[in-house]
Amino acid sequence: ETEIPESHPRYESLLTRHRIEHGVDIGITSRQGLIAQGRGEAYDYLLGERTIESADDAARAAAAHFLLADHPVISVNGNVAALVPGEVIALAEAAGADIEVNLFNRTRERMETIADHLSEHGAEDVKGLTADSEIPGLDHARAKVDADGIGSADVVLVPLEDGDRAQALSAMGKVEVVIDLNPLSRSAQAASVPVVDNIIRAVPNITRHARELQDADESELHAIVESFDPETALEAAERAIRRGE
Ligand code: PTJ
Repeated sequence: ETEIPESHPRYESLLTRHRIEHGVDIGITSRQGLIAQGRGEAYDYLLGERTIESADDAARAAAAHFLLADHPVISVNGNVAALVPGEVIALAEAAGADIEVNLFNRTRERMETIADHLSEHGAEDVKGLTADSEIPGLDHARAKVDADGIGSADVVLVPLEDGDRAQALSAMGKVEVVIDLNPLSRSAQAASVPVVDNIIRAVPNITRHARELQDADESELHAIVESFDPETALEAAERAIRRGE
């Protein structure tokens, strides 16, 4: 593996690529995951590879939703597992959330490899392998979830989700937090809280907000949730991309 000098102007971006490549090599990331990452990078470049203000507001609203939830769940796919395994576990701890492996291209082998990978990073209980429930409106393989995980969650974080499943989950009435660099994607459009930011920055940022809000009372959390408007956030992200604002 080539060493990337930290002084390289695109150091972060190159490091991220290596993580995804490695994810493919060890069998956790799908080959389509490479394409998805490339698409994400293009948007990140246009956003200036930074967390824009509206994405930070969204991250705070996401944290407030998590803290108010009865049963929050973080959905993990092959890209998420390769890019931010430890960060997802830290968020689950800060937000009191479950972790569930949920794949677009589901194979038993990749499900198990990802669950093992998360356990190696310190996750205690990884859901997703039981698959005893379904999201209505999707074909069988893509609908599978755990009844005591996403099946019964009231708040779900779905990073880098495909549009169909994002829409089907929000149709179930769940509060859906989506992390997606493309503000025009159907997932971002379907979300109660679209976080238009790189997952590399977004997950630690939601964790930071959750820790800050740990002792906040419910009325403050409700106020944060209610003052967040998804349409406004998506418009702000689009402006940032088009005009660099
Ligand atoms: O591991 P699996 O089988 O569950 O498959 C996962 C992928 C991501 C391959 C699958 O869900 C897929 O094909 O997704 P899409 O339809 O390519 O959508 C991925 C979305 O995530 C796109 O809108 C990208 O812009 C966005 N994206 C990609 N990389 C990042 C990102 N958003 C935030 N951070 C990233 N690093």
